[in-house]
Order: sequence, then structure tokens, then C-alpha cells
Amino acid sequence: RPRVLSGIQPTSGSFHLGNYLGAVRQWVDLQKENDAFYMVVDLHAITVPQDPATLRQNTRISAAQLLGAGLDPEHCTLFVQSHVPEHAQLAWVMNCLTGFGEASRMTQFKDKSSRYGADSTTVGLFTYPILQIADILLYQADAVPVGEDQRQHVEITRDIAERFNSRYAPVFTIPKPYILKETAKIMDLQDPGIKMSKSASSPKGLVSLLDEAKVSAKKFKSAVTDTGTVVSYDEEQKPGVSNLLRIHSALSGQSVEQLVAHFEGKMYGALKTELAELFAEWVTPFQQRTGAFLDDPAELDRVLAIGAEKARAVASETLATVYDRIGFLPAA
Ligand code: AQP
Repeated sequence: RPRVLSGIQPTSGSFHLGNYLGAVRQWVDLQKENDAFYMVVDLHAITVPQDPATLRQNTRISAAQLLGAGLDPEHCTLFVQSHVPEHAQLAWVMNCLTGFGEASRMTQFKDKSSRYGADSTTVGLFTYPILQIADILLYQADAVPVGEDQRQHVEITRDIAERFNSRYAPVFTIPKPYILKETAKIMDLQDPGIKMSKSASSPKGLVSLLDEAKVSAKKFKSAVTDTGTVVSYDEEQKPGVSNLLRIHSALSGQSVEQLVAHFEGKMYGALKTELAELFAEWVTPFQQRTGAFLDDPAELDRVLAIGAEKARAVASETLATVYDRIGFLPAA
């Protein structure tokens, strides 16, 4: 079975709608037909400052949301990145294979470092994509289900895997990004020119999955659209309306064309109200399932411990092969 791998950061307690539609939903679908590895990437989270107690709690909340969204530990390996030390170990090797100029071209780093300023930007944030290279290659992943913002990081992973394979020996599978066009980039509800994001969105532009449904309903209803009235799909002229249509389509299963026909003769308000209801219908049971997992932290930790053990079995084998091929003397 093909191998898939992906991760999500525990940087804030709640995932947002972009995380879910862009990535986590595909994780759930892919677990059935693939050998799937999914992780909460706490090593990535500390590239920006984290309060220790909050990080620990957010790691559990993240795992609970993944289970609440439909990951099934019988069908996938769910674990916490720091439980598998091979991630940090392989990352060092990958650091030494990646060019400084090559790493400097990562647009996510450029965006974030320009927002934080040089003094608040860590070297960890710069090498974040290189840790991600290690994350993916350790598991010999064939496909990496992510949002559009991660495409460049999967591309550099392919380059470095090929470089290792030709310089040393053919060890790594070359991974492909798995990105669904329709949900690859969910936009901020207040500024449809930027992606919905924990760090860049204003609170009103960000739909957090653990907020009360009525809080999110308000955000959908006050989403920025445009001065027109006709509900139609046009990413250039109507980015706000188009974003709402794509979200509706993903949640309802209706195509954008069907929705445009459905809203003919109706105003933007109708689309927003329907979307708020549709979201509440999905998010309410999601929150109940997530809450049930959070109420039983011992069971949650047990699931994560089993996941870490399964992950380590694969990761340690890859790392041992890499250490051998690059010429490290085995410990006697
Ligand atoms: N707006 C989005 N639309 C579609 N997919 C998205 N993803 C993130 N935002 C969107 C995808 O979610 C997965 C997990 O992302 P992450 O853990 O890297 O979270 P993130 O990138 O830290 O999310 P944010 O909100 O964008 O955080 P900041 O602002 O800190 O960077 C990934 O597959 C990602 O593509």
C-alpha cells in the first residue's frame, strides 16, 4: 500500500477551517487505502516561542481534534513528533545536504521572518523546512497531503531526496505533494487576499474549530464580499464570494456550479446564512467527539504511545540505513 505522511502544528489550541479543509480532511480519507502516518509536530511548534504548559496541553488538544475529525488509530499511525527522536537526528543530516541559498528561497520563511523581524526570527524557523524534509523521508512517504502553502516544502524534499540518492545510494522514496485544488487555499474571511492563518488572520477572519458554533456563524455572516449582489464564482473579481462558495462546496458536497444555480436570484446574505448552518452541523459533532477524547487523557496518551512505537520502527530503520550510507562508524 502506498505510504502517506503529514503533520500539523500544535501552535494554538484549536485548528482552523483552513487546516481542516486543506489537510486534515484528506488525511481521514487517505487512511483507508494507504499506510498512513500522521503526527502532531511539536518540534516545529517551538520555532516560535511557546509556553511549556500550554504546548503540552495543545499537543493533546491537537491529537484529540485529529481523532475527532475521524482519524482511526486502527487505520493509521498517529503520534507526536518529539516521541520519535529520529526526526531531529535525520534533520541534521538533511541540514548538511541543503544549500543555504536553496533554503533561503523558501517563501514561507520569507513571509514569516518579515512579519516577526530579524531579532525575533529563530534559526529554527529558517531550518523548519529541513526538519520537514526529514519528517517525510524517514517514512519513505509516497504522498504528502497538505495545503498549497506547503507545496514548496514538498518540492525541496524531492530535490534533497534525489540528491542523497545520487550522492550516496538510492535510499529514499521521492514523495509527491497531494493537494486538492478546491480546498488547497482557504482564504481569510475578512481579507480574501490572504490565506486563513493562525498567525496572520485577524480574529474575525479566522474560523477556529473549537469556538462555539454561534461565534463562527457571526464570522461567516460578516465575511467580506464585495459591493455586487450576484452569487457567482470569480476568483479575481469576487475573491470573498468565491472563497465562501468553495467552503460551502467542501462541506455540502455540492459542486460550485450547483451552488451558483441554487443561489440564483438570492443575495450574499443567503449564502452566508446557509454556510453558517452547514458549518454548525459539521462542527457540533466534531467538537463532541474531540471533547470525549480530551476527557480521557490516559486513553489519548495510550493511542499516542502505540503510534510512537509504530512510527519509531519505521524511522529507526531508515535512519540506520542513512547513517551507514554516509559512512558513520557503527557503535561497537
Ligand atoms: N488557509 C489554508 N488553506 C488550506 N490549507 C491550509 N493549511 C494551513 N492553512 C491553510 C494546511 O494545514 C496543514 C497544517 O498546517 P500547519 O500545522 O503548518 O499550520 P500552519 O501553516 O502553521 O497554519 P497557519 O494557520 O498557516 O499557521 P501560521 O500562521 O503559524 O503559519 C498544512 O498542510 C497546511 O498546508
